[in-house]
Amino acid sequence: MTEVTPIKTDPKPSALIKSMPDALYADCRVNQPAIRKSYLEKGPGAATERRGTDPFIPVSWDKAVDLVTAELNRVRKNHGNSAIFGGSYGWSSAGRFHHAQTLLKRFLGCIGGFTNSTGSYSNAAGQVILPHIFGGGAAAGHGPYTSWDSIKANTELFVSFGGIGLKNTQVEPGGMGEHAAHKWLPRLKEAGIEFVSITPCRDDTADYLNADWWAVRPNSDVALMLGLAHTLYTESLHDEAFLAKYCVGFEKFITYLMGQIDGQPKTADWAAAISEISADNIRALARKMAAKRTMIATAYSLQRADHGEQTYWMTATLACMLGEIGLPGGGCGFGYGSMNGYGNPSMRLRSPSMPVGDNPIREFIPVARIADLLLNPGGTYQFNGEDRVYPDIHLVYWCGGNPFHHHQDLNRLIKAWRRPETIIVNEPWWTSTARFADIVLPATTTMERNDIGASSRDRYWLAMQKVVDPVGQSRNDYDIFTAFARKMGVEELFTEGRDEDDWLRHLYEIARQQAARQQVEMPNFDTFWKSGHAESPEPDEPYVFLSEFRADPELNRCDTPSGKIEIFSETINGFGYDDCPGHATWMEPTEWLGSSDTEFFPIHLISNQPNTRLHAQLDQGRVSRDSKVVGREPVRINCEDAKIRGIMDGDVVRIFNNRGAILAGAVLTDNVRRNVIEIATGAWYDPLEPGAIGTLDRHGNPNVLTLDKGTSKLGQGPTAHSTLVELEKFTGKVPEITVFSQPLTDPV
Ligand SMILES: Nc1nc2c(c(=O)[nH]1)N[C@H]1C(S)=C(S)[C@@H](COP(=O)(O)OP(=O)(O)OC[C@H]3O[C@@H](n4cnc5c(=O)[nH]c(N)nc54)[C@H](O)[C@@H]3O)O[C@H]1N2
Ligand SMILES: Nc1nc2c(c(=O)[nH]1)N[C@H]1C(S)=C(S)[C@@H](COP(=O)(O)OP(=O)(O)OC[C@H]3O[C@@H](n4cnc5c(=O)[nH]c(N)nc54)[C@H](O)[C@@H]3O)O[C@H]1N2
Ligand SMILES: [Mo]
Repeated sequence: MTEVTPIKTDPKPSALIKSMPDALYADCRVNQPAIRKSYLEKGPGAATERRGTDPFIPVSWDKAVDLVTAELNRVRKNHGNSAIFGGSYGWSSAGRFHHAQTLLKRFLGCIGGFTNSTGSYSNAAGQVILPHIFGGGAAAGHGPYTSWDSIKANTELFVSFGGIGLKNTQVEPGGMGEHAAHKWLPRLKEAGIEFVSITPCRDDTADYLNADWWAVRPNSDVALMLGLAHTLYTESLHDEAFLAKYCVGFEKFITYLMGQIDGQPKTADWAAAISEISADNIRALARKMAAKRTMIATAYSLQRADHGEQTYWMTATLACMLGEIGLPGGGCGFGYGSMNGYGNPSMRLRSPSMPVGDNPIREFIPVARIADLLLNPGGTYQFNGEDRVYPDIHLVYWCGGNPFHHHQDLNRLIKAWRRPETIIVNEPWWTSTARFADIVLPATTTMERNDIGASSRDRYWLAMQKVVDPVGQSRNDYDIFTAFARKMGVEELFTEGRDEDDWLRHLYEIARQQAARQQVEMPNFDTFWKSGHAESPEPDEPYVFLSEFRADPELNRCDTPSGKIEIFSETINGFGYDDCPGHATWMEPTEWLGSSDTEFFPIHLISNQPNTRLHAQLDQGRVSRDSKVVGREPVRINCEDAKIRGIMDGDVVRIFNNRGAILAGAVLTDNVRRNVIEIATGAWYDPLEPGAIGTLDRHGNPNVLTLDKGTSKLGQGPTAHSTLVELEKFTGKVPEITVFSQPLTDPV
């Protein structure tokens, strides 16, 4: 493979495809099954503090299969299946059959089950709070929300919290055929819609939309929204009829808004002091929102912060006060610009997808509580109304994810990671997670196998045809788990007698028949496979979030206890959580620019999604590597903040707090507000002393610095966007990047 070319109909193909040949043949491919030296010599639990530093010994596939199955059997027998953590979070690759996480869970289900995880790093707090507000089903975190065609034809004012990040619309889980946001956003501009982009980074919203940039203090959005609500209420601009007919609990919220509970009315002036947006602007925007058809769009990023639930709840509350929920182009939505597909008019077909099967074990954790789980076996915690206990994990199996990329506070994770006796990872590349494992099994990439790409938010099903033979000794995850299943006597249960080709045809046919029931005719498999894709038409009617509820709230009740939108939730109130009361509330995040910690750490760290990669994937590819500064991940620093620290464009800087320190390459800009730096996630963790706790990361992985704390007892989501740091010019000798080469191996 030398080059990847895009499908002709794509309005804006992603540049990331240029990195794919580099990744396929990268020096850091895992070529052969490999076992950590101490583990191979002394068995499970050996010298776990040497994870990340021990050399690896290459072994044969037969030996690897023997080791893994024997260890799974030992743990099952001695500790029960709940001692196996298979919650393995991660995106892996596009493709619905070879979906790594699904295959692992399906296999572990076949051998008696595993401790699972629930929710996503993307939208964990949102996924828990939204059903309390709007009910389950459509609103349970992933929409659909009002489509771009409805917005184009009706919206006058589009107020976005967190922007509509074009960088983020490059991707969609499962795969996509059309970067539709790039088709629709220019049309919204042409339609004359006015945009307000409330974010610490100006370029979160495309230049051509001419958005009014409100450089808000990170994590202060709830206060800003309360200021807007206060203006609406005191100037009688709220929609009383809507609130009475479609919502519950507005009166209770008002006692809070007006300060009858805590003595503090949430005025525009109060909000201005917290958000650093002028009170006049807040009042003016509230009036404009009341006068115009307004869409309030809140990005995922806002809830990936301490008390992240409140950002979604307050968005919904504000939209209820405006009374335009269920009207074309009005109301609110979550995740526009966070993924390509939000707003994309599509038929919402059920994609072909591999069934995960049953998990006989009921244990799970909220996904971002992985370090807590490993550190506190038997420990108690609360989650969405439940009192729960962390099970005792002896074996961790990760497949298709990279916790040393995605989890917060990596030094804490390293400590937690030393506790289980065995860690097994299937990976195409020597990622940090693979380097911290005991048993590493080389997996193929999408280029080395056949698959079907699809997402319900995109109009295309894609025939992902094999391009090259497996690199080195790598195998498909499906084949790896089939070998285990055979050895453990559950092959038929796992495979149902199907090979790759059988599964693709089978999964395709199920989805095709389902589409036919929605009156969408998709071609048969052979036609699809030959042409390379199948396309469903854009729907005739725009989609409007909650339009049916608005038309008939009795017949189409919200799936909430009251049947209405819950501005006050008796259920949540009944949980009695100090960090998530019964209505949207401003609570200070543990770390933010308004806290006293700014004395030592005066900079808010935004570690957002990378423009040049998919998370940590493709960091070894040319697009990402071309973006590096002195080989480090670029960190964008406001020119004034850089100046007072003597930092020049292109300098290597050291960014630090009490949790750790990283190096990064300075890029000076006025597009990031004062007292904020922005460094994308995904630079591969490259510690000075591999395996050690608290060592300098030479490359710029922001999760060395981020806070590992749940959003609240309700959602327990990750809080990466609530992190304070300081930075300085790095004056030492700049260490070389080592992470893209093979780890130390001891040949047998
Ligand atoms: N600080 C901070 N941290 C964050 C975030 C943030 O905003 N700030 N965002 C969070 C979010 S929203 C997310 S979704 C996570 C993403 O976190 P992850 O999804 O864990 O990140 P990826 O780098 O995509 O990891 C996927 C891994 O799967 C491997 N892989 C790919 N294809 C295959 C395959 O076919 N088989 C196998 N076995 N492996 C495969 C890849 O090589 C890669 O290492 O990060 C989270 N972390
Ligand atoms: N190219 C590319 N695209 C991706 C991904 C990728 O890895 N690469 N990952 C995908 C995934 S898994 C996900 S979940 C989505 C994530 O989608 P989002 O969560 O929406 O993305 P982020 O890039 O984390 O954040 C978007 C912007 O929010 C702003 N922001 C951060 N904190 C605050 C705050 O407190 N207040 C306000 N008002 N703004 C804030 C930041 O300036 C940031 O640039 O992106 C997806 N898209
Ligand atoms: Mo995500």
